[in-house]
Parts: sequence; C-alpha cells; structure tokens
Amino acid sequence: MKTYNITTLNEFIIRRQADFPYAKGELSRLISHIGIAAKIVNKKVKKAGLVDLLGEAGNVNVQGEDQQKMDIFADEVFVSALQASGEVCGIATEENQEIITFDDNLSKDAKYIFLMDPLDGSSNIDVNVSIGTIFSIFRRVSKVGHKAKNEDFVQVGTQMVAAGYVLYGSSTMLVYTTGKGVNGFTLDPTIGEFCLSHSDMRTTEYGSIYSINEGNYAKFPEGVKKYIKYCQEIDPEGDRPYKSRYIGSLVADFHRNLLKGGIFLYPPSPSALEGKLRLTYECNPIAFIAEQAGGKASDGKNRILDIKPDSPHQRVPFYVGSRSMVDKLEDMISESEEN
Ligand code: P6P
Repeated sequence: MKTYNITTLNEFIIRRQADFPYAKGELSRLISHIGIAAKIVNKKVKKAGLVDLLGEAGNVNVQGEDQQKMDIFADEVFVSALQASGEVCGIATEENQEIITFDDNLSKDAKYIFLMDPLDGSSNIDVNVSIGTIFSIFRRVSKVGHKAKNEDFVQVGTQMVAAGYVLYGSSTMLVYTTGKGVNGFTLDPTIGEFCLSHSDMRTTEYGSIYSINEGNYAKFPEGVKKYIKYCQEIDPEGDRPYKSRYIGSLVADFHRNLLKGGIFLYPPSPSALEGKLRLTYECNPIAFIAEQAGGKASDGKNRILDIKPDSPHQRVPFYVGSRSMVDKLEDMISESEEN
C-alpha cells in the first residue's frame, strides 16, 4: 500500500517543541499563527491580478516608498493574526513609522515581540514576480503585563529567538529557524497545509551565483566594484565567471542562493550611505537563516547579527550567502579601504 509521509507545519512545530524543554507552547502557537496569516496573504497574492488589490494605495510608507495595496493588506493580516495568537505584545513593521503595541491583557502578558516586512518586493506585484514576507521574533525586554516599549525593538540580532520568510513564488514556501537549523515548508493548496519539503536546509561553502543590481555599479564602493569584476573574470580553473542572477526581490534572490549557493549584495551608495535594506526586519532574519544554514551575513565589515540597531527602521549595507564568497568580498572591501 502506498504511504504518504506528510509532515504538516503544526505537526513539525509540536514535534520540535521537545527541543525546548521549558517551552510552554507559546512560540509554537505564534509560529502556527504566522502560517495562518501566510495562507491568507497567499490567497490574495495568487489572484492579485483578478481583484482590486493591484497597484498603489496612494500612501507612502515610513521608507518614503509608494505603498502598494497588497502591502497594506498583508500588514493588516499579519497584525491581526499575531494579536489573535495572544503571544505577541508588540510589532514593528515596515508599513508603520511607530511600533504597534497591543493593549489587551492577553497580549500585554505575552513574552514575544515581532518585526516584519509584511510584503517585501511589493513593486514586483504588478508584474507577477515573486515577493515575500520576512520576520524576526525576540523575547521582550520590557516588563511583562505592560505595553511593549521601543527598547524591545532595537535588540542585537544574536538575541533573536526565531526568524523566517514566506516566499510567494511558483509555489508558496515558509522557511524558518528557531536556532536549531532551517526547515522549509511548501503550501499544498489541495489540503491548505504547509508541508515539510526542505528538511535541515544547508547552503554551500562555495557558490557560483552573484546577485546585485549592477545598474548602480558606478555608485558602488571600490571593494564591491573589484568583487564584481572578480566574479566576471575567466578563471583558468573554471569556476568563474559566476552566474549573475537578480530578481529584485530579496526573499526570492536569497532563497535561490540558499538552495544553490551564491551571494546577494546590496551595497551603500552616495545617495544611500547605509544601503537600502532594513537591519531589524530584513537583514537580521535573513542573516539568522543564512548562518543557521552554514552561510554568512555581513555589512562588509561586521557580522549582521552583532550590529546593535539604533532604530527599528535602520538601514545597513547587506552581503549574505555562501561563507567563502562573503569572506572574499570582505577581503576586497578591506584591501580597497587600506589603499
Ligand atoms: P533595487 C524590494 O523593493 C527590495 O526592498 C528588496 O526586496 C530587493 O532586494 C531590493 O529592494 C531591490 O532594490 O534598488 O535593486 O530595486
């Protein structure tokens, strides 16, 4: 008889809860609610072309970026699901300048805080290119029983309890870590469940893909320019030139490089001295996943997870992927700064 070895997200969460002997199920419940929100957002994303959720909402978010209607929808869905979980006392989101603090007693007693980019890459929605949700989870540092405070949302990345992303692509995947490896779940729309499809994900020490918006080449720091030329050189041993792959959607670019090996680069430029990507809800979660899968994440000099945020919306230069590739880039940046 044919047997089906399906592990749903909830079964996996319960099974892994044993990894945390003192856990009382709060993080498990929180991650389960993330799965619910992801399924609701997925339904709308997958038919965005058919419902009036395409295009711009006419507002501008904290980053000065035109808010897409889907951004706002995704933000509202995740905020509602996280409040319903009763496990989160506050949220920092790309879509709001101020942190969102929950005032109900259940949430004020919660021990976790949540940071997210609810729909990253939203400018790709109208052209049907993959987009993603990115999130990180910390224990609160403010007093339980009270509303969350700003200090909860500027903790150094090494304090992260969990991090993950949802990739709304040709299939929809939830990839997350709680610090004991990385696991990927693919949504089976026929049963409406995220099912374990990528167990204990590992990236390669060496890769042959580099991902960067080369249209900004003239603005890049010298070390980054040198690294791009290094990627493009013909190496007698045959491992270069590397392949250039850039989707312009962080989650999609990172996910491909995680699976195949590679490096993603978002350097600073004279008009964006700290780069474009946000430390707390884009770079930190991706960095945590990268490290848990054997990779590396840096701002060109410092480990991303060691950077103490000044604000929830702080930007940093971001280089992430196969360890040897990030090492090589850091060496080239350092050599260029010494000369
Ligand atoms: P650029 C999408 O807007 C995003 O925030 C990331 O998903 C993506 O990696 C980056 O910006 C793309 O930026 O400047 O290359 O268009």
